[in-house]
Amino acid sequence: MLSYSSYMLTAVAALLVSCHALRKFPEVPRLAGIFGLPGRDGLRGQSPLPGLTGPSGNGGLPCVQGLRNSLDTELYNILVNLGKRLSRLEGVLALNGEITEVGEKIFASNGKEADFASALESCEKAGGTLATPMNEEENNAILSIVKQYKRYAYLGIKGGDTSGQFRYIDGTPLNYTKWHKYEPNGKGTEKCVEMYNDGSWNDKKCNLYRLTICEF
Ligand code: MAN
Ligand code: CA
Repeated sequence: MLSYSSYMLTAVAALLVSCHALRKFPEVPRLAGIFGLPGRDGLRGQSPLPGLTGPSGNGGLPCVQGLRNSLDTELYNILVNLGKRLSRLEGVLALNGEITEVGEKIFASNGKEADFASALESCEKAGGTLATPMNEEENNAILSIVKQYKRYAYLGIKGGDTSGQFRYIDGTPLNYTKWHKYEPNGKGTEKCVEMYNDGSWNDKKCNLYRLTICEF
């Protein structure tokens, strides 16, 4: 069993090591480098958080607390800079007509036509899923891509075994629809859904070639 004094020694040593390691913030410049951010040097001169004491080097509690606050400030600044860089990239992609943003969703097409399964696979491989309009605004955003490429597109909606029962790919019921007049009319034989160039929907067979539009 450790004696009281050796326990204290271990605790003080741990604090000293923490302060020493934290003082240099080895991870912050590395992370900053990965994200192409200014890192520590670029953050100099900014006012620290209230209560930030900074490294005292004496291994005491204020040192650990101060360093923790300082690290929080650095990480906060990295996240803010990361957000700014992402938003600039989104600006470039939107300017070039490569993405369409609606709320939290981003819609994009690779310009290729594929059957439903292949289109869905492409979207999932890219980290997204097939474009799935859940309100008029999203439907219009997808429609703008359909018009851009002048091609009908498959949507992220599937018919179940029961005729006329359409659901989102994850199986949840539809909360918004934009069926064309007299659609859906396949009575269970057309299990996929395409968007026409007026934004309305038609139930359709799944093995045709339609524009791939994904959402992220
Ligand atoms: C074709 C298919 C159907 C669609 C009708 C509309 O038969 O595209 O899915 O409902 O046209 O006339
Ligand atoms: Ca139909």
